[in-house]
Amino acid sequence: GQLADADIGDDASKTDEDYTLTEEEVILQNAASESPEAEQAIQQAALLLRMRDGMGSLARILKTIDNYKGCVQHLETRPSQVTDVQFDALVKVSMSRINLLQLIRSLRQSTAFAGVSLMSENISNKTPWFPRHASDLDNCNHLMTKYEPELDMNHPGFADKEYRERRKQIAEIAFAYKYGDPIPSITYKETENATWQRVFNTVLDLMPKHACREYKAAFTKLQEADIFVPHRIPQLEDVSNFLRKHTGFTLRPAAGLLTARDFLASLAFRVFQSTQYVRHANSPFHTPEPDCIHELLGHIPLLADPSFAQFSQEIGLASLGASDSEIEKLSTVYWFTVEFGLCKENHQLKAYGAALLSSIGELLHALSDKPELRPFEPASTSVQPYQDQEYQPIYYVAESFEDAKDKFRRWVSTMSRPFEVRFNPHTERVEVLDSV
Ligand code: HBI
Ligand code: NLE
Ligand code: FE
Repeated sequence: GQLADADIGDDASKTDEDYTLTEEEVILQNAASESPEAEQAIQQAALLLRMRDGMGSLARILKTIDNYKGCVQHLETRPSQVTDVQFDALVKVSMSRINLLQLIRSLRQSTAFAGVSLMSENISNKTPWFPRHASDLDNCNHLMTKYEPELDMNHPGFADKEYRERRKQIAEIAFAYKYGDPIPSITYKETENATWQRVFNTVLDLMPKHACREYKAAFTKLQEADIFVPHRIPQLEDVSNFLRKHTGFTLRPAAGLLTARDFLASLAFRVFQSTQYVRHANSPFHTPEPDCIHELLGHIPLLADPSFAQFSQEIGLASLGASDSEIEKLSTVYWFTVEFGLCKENHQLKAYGAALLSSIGELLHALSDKPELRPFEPASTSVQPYQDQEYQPIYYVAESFEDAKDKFRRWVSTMSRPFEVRFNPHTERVEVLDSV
């Protein structure tokens, strides 16, 4: 009968040029084009098909998959939410990459379907691996070479051989670190402690007026625990144990600026990757790189706040297995909230961003009348280009942490990831739930 014929190209007027390939298809095509073996490699994939008519179209789908020597592993239908579409079908198949590409093309040419999309994340070998357990973070330490004293002529440490040696020495600790190890102590030098003390005292001065209340409350607790004192740099191990008691966050030593993917992934496990070296003595009040003064005075207090800790972890969870463009958006959201966020408190503007609280220069700039202030709105904030060398020209203002979290959750739910993740704190494992 009607289905016995090979293809279902029943709209001859449609040609390949009528379709723009999706990101997943481009990845698949690239993977297939690497070699004749890669083209024939068996690929698992999930397809979402919008069926205009009744279940009759299911038979066509199965027949076409069969024609391309595909194997159906899972099939499910549900009434569609899309106008003019009766049912959505989710089909998981396994077949050669080249045939999968042709299958998609062939299904697209049929007027029976209002849409055919390739859903699978694990298309090709280029699928980002992501950590499933806190110990997998041992593999999440890829560095970005940006603002390093070795490479950047404008870095205050560029011409300072001793400073560069010190940085290398401290970086070794991070390279050698493994999950479960205590974080090695560092005997900081007089000059390093002096830099800390200068910044610490200025923060003490400005904080009462300019920092949000959650920051101030945690800061006091850190002082009471004898961790925050003016004359010596706190040790990461002590800080990590402090955080664990308050929110379950812990620290890992990081050698420098990590890739956004690795950095964000650790947050999913309530692990914060913290640098351990100290900024150059010549630039105490602003440096473009993270250093332990930024981590300690900027990040640590709020990581001890339950609501903020939750927000941080949710950014991390959203990043696991996300596409490169989604990682870019998430790190932009991170930038304008966790790093440079402002919030309202009794109609006054306060700072909660770590890079504001660790940089007096930028804190005063942010709260002056110079920059532009906009309400935090993930959809637009996530695509705002940002400045990472100088002070920001734009800051985003949150109503509260709870409000920022609500808005963020709603926005994350519009992302395309075909699975959900949740963190199991008892096993420190991320569980992946297939949700398509
Ligand atoms: N790495 N060590 C470290 N510290 C950061 O704050 C950091 C990073 N890598 C990337 C990054 N921040 C930004 O891309 C964030 O917006 C995610
Ligand atoms: N500019 C910040 C500071 O000087 O403390 C560090 C920013 C890290 C992203
Ligand atoms: Fe930071």
